[in-house]
Amino acid sequence: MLIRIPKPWEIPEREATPESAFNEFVSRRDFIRAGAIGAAALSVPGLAAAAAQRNPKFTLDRPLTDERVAATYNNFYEFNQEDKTAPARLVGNFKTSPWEIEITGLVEKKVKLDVQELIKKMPVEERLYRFRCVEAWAMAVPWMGFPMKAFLDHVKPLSSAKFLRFVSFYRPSEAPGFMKYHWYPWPYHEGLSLAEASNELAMLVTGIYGHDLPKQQGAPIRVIVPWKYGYKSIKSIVKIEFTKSQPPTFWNNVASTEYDFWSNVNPKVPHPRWSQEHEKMIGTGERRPTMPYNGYGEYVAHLYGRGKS
Ligand SMILES: Nc1nc2c(c(=O)[nH]1)N[C@H]1C(S)=C(S)[C@@H](COP(=O)(O)O)O[C@H]1N2
Ligand SMILES: [Mo]
Repeated sequence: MLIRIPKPWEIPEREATPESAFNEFVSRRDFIRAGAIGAAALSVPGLAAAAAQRNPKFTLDRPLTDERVAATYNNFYEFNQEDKTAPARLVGNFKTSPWEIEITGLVEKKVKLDVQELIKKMPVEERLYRFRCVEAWAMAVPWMGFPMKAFLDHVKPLSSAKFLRFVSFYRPSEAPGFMKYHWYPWPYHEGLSLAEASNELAMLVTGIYGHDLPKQQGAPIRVIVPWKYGYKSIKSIVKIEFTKSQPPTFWNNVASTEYDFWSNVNPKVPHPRWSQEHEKMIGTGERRPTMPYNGYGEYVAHLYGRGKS
């Protein structure tokens, strides 16, 4: 079989838009296949589940995405980039427990935090959020986790810290994508300004649908920033560094003309290769108009003045 490996200059999120695949995000066949791996793909209730109360402040304008669809339609290039149902099948060797996050840079507590210990200290809650990928698919899911602000109060950034740099795991023996797509600037890395990370909406997420995160959704801990395109919501974090200047980010490194640091959801700014005016819900295929800041403008619009979008 001939699999065409994309060249470095051919960008990431391009696969999402072949029209046929686009019309039926999760095909019948994929759905049935997903069912076969369901037991492994959806993890059992864990620590995160026990503590979480739904925060009633965050309500949705659309139905929740089917749990199994969310767990089997994934972007996680450390595992696979051609087939969104593949990460769920390829996470078998990925060890997500025990798991430490290194806290470093311009911060009082330069420590290694065990994720399960951290969760015990944090105000874990459930929030229903919209989620919008830059490829123009969307979902709506109940995340469990804690406000990033609570984490910041715990580790105490220095006054010189202005940005956070997040780094994902890099263990080629546990995930095939590192070798398969060796030209990417691994490990996956992302960033937020300290003001963004302090915003009420920003979360560190450890669970979904009342249980721990399935590995393919970024276990054991990931970022969720619902007003930004999905690639800002970095999965399976091993390091958080506090910095003075804006950190480089993975997709900006790969294609700086297509993916900028801020990457706020904006229907008026098309991707160079497709419109962002509409989105399609995975599972149902429902088409909806894209909302500025993914509908979260009242929380975050004030963060963006001149030069930031
Ligand atoms: N480490 C890592 N984080 C990542 C990605 C990735 O490839 N690697 N993909 C991003 C993209 S493009 C999206 S849309 C979301 C998908 O999250 P989901 O699989 O939970 O829907 O994860 C983001 N975080
Ligand atoms: Mo994405």
